[in-house]
Amino acid sequence: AEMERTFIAIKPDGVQRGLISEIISRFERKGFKLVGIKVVSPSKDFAQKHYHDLKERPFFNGLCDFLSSGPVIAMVWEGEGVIRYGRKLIGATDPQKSEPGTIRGDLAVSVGRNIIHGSDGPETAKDEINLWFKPQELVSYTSNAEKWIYG
Ligand code: YYY
Ligand code: MG
Repeated sequence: AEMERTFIAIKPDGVQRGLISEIISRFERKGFKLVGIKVVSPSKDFAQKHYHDLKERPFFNGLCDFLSSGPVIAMVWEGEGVIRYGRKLIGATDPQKSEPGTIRGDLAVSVGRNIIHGSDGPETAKDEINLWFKPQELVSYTSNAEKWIYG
């Protein structure tokens, strides 16, 4: 299996709404492996670093205020195709356009409160993992389920 890693964060709205276990379970049941997790309250400066690609957009300031408004669950998930498929599990950016069955489709209504972040490609995955985690906070391990997940 061609293993890759992606950065996934449950935003302050998802934490406040009690959706942590619901969101984690969707990645876990799919067969992806959790290799890093922590609760963080990002500063506004940190939120601006995380969303630096969007700094020219009109919603940038509000978005960074929102991300830094409370605790976030920062995670790294590993698996074959996890970057692209993680985005499928999450659904479209605007929950009004997310399909039912996706995290945003099932659990969110508004683009400004869409409960979860996921890296959008291999380069951003690498950058975001490095921004949020120190190497020693990520754990490589073999899951005994792997031979039942990958063939
Ligand atoms: O990667 P994803 O989170 O699906 O969307 P991005 O285009 O990277 O935007 C990041 C974040 O910005 C989005 O999750 C909500 C917010 N946002 C917004 O508030 N209004 C928009 N029109 C577009 C994005
Ligand atoms: Mg994005």
